[in-house]
Amino acid sequence: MSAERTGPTAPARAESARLFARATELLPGGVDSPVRAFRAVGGEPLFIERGQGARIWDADGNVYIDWMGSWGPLILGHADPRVVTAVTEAVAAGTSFGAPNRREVELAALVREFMPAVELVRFVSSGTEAAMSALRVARAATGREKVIKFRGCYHGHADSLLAEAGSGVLTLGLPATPGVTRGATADTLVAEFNDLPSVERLLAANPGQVAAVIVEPVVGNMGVVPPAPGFLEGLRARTAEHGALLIFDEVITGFRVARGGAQERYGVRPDLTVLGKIIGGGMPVGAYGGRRDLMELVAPAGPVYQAGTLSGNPAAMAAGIATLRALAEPGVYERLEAVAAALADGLAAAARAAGVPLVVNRVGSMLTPFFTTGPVDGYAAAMRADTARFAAFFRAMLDAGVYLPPSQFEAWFASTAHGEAEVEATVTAARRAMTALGATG
Ligand code: KE4
Repeated sequence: MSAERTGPTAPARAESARLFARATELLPGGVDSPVRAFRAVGGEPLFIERGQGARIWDADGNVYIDWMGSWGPLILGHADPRVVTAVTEAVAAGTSFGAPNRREVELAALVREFMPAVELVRFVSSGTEAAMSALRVARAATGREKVIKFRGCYHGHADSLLAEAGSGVLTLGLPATPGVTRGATADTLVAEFNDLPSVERLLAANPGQVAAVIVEPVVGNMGVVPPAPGFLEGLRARTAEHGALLIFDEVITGFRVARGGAQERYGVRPDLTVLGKIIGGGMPVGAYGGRRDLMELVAPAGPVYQAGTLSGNPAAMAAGIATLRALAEPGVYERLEAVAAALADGLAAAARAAGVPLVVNRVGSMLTPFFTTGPVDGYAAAMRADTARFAAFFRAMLDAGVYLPPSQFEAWFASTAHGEAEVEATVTAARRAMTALGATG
């Protein structure tokens, strides 16, 4: 079936339904990550069989234009031949050795070339591992125990970071997550994104106790919320004044909002950087790195222990190398920006024509349309979004052959495989969906 379906009728999804019924007998909620379960948008998740470029196909053979891109890693689109070839060659020589291999050195050199603040880097297998390890280094380096995070920001599911998290915790409306002890979050202080005084108050109230401030420099996990002018610079100055470290969680923004991530785009140099998603090109890779004096604390160079059986896995490294090499091509970010801007403008125009309140936040090739009146400049504003309206929009777009992140509080991602045709088909479907929404009031 074409991605540009004409009618709103839902396509056949019997095979996905059969697989989901079986999956719920074997996996909690039938999924391996909560936000995939479609709980916030209704209906049952689709089982995806394959992807190619800007499109994915479900188990019933239905095709969709994909603006989720596996939550961010697929900046080159699905099954990019450069990535497939690199991974195929790597696994043909063995899947894992549990020993150093040349590809770790090559990817680490590319990371440092793109992000000079990452003087030393350690690869792990997920963004969660990377974020929790960066906190450990910060606490070891400063001898302090408290950490400041921001309400609605998500840094993976390590206990201490699940206080007031975003992403799936926000999407599913989970309370402070059961199983996380009071002790685990006792040292986690929560500030408001884009509200520098809220950070200053916490620093002043905990003198000499804050090891680090960790922030998504462009938030992706309450939906896309850009930093207000001066906010990141303010975090840099205040943390330096208080002897606290600044950690940029660039799992989403790294290599996304610029070749060198948000730290390049905004010209703010963090002490430590957390990476994931694009760095692995769709394979399981996370990384943390930064100032040499800090990272030399990490075992075996120093006393801070962190380890991983599959860290630096050759196949995963190969995918990351192929991806970052492709991103080094001239003009890549200009093209990504142009496609995302055209999509954002098209969505806004569709909403205006239908009389549907919509605010589209965008930074580079990541964007979120919020079903609310603007501006959406922080957590409170994002929470005012009409999630029921988003859910109806999501379902209409899915039936029209457009696959979106199944949550109002996530980012849409353009890839180098998306072009005018994908934008036009998506905006046409959005116009139809918005008109239906407008009619329902
Ligand atoms: P992973 O452990 O999922 O690789 O990374 C955790 C993480 C850390 N930091 C940021 C800024 C992140 O966005 C994430 C993970 N992002 C979510 C969606 N926004 C992953 C999707 C999911 O949980 O299934």
